[in-house]
Amino acid sequence: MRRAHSLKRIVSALTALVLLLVLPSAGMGGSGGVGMDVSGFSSVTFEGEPVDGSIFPGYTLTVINIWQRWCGPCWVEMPVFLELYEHYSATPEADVSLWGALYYGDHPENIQEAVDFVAANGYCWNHMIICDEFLEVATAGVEGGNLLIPQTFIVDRYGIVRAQFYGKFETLDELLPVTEEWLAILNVEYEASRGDTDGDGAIDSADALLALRHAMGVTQLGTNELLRADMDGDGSVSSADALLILRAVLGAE
Ligand SMILES: [Ca+2]
Ligand SMILES: [Ca+2]
Repeated sequence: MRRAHSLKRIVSALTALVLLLVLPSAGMGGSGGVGMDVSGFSSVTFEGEPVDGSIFPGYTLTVINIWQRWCGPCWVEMPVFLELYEHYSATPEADVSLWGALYYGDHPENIQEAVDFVAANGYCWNHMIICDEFLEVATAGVEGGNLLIPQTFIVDRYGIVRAQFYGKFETLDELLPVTEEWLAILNVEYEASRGDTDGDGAIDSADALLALRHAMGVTQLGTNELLRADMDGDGSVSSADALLILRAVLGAE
């Protein structure tokens, strides 16, 4: 019985290796999926809870790591992601979020194996089952449409994939400079976009009016508009934000 179970695991692992192009080398920059919008994704967490694009707006940067249960390079980089998770857990003001996205192909039994694997190893960051949107990003521009695993994306507040890395990260010294560099870029971008409610690249009275109309209940702003209009960063758009935008307009004139 035990032997049959082990054999099943080995067959499962070999099949997965044939199906995937498992990458042994370290974090090569990819570009096929950069710029793609994944804000509309939906999936389920390892706990069976629904998860969707609402995970993005609350963080300057979200790291999505695509992995597979029977993928050696994925196991190698898991401790690196644990270090990354611990680093940003200790600095919550950095606003970095980490998610694992499990690929299981034709092997749904891998899901429970993966749940057990992360629990046994204390890989306690967020985990979800991969969704079509992430698969599209992962295979975009790759010859033959192969899925390269492991793979890591950096996603901004608006749910746009800003960077993509094929292969494993071997150490935190390799991974951390990448997230820190993007954190700096995205923070500058975010600050520059605040007040530009309609996202046309300029902050003017139309932006203040949009925020005011939302505050008055006349119109309903979308997720990205809300992010840009929330000047005081309290998570909602009120007349105080509209006033701050107007002040920015008047100050700039
Ligand atoms: Ca504007
Ligand atoms: Ca506000």
